[in-house]
Amino acid sequence: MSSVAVVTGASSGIGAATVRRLVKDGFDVVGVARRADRLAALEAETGARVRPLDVTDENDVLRFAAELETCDVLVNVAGGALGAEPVALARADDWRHMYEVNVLGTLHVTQALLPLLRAGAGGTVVTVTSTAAFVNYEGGGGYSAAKHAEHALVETLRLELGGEPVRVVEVAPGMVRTDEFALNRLRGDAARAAAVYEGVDRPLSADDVAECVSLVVGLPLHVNVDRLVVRPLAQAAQHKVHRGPLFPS
Ligand code: 8X3
Repeated sequence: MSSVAVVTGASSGIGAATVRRLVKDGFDVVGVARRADRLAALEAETGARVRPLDVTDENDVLRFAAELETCDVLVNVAGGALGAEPVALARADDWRHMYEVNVLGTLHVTQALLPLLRAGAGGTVVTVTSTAAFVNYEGGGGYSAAKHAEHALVETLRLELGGEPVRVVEVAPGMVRTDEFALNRLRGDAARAAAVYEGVDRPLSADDVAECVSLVVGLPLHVNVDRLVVRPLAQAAQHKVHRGPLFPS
């Protein structure tokens, strides 16, 4: 019987790429996200099981967990950024939303699935945070605050599960170009979203991050990658982004 992997945020970007990747790796994947139409397309494409779910709805998360018989791997991807205003002008509702999805969503799903992750031969919780979990930048206050908090959740959980056969892994990507991340953050301003990646020779793709998730999950069960920070080669540090050709053509 295949190992079961639950992936949140499965309707697009890193979540959808992770579903595709873990299906290829032989997992029985359950992809969850809010948008049922996108999930149905992913189900038809990959053969993964899907289940519409808003990770901020604790009761529905509990109902979802009760529907599962086993779970070996949980990949927390649901999250995102909303707003890029400086602190002086930031909207509290955006910050609240980012905390709800990135932090409490991860909390709800992790809490609900922990009994199953603990019950099997060895469980793995991978949480996809961000380099914004460790550094700050102008206009990123609310997102960075949420990602710092999500990182704190991961670090605390690893300590609390010490002595149990459950790995707790953080994958922290830097600049990833997806269809929605920058667009959502910039409230649909496509020109500003495109400018984020302008001139960058190969930002990370969702598939690149999914590859990292596959890597850490596929290691032997006694090998715990605490934190995998992954950036495109063009981004030596958060503020040091090379814009221009990087590789010989
Ligand atoms: C995305 C990376 O640099 O936009 O999580 O914060 S960044």
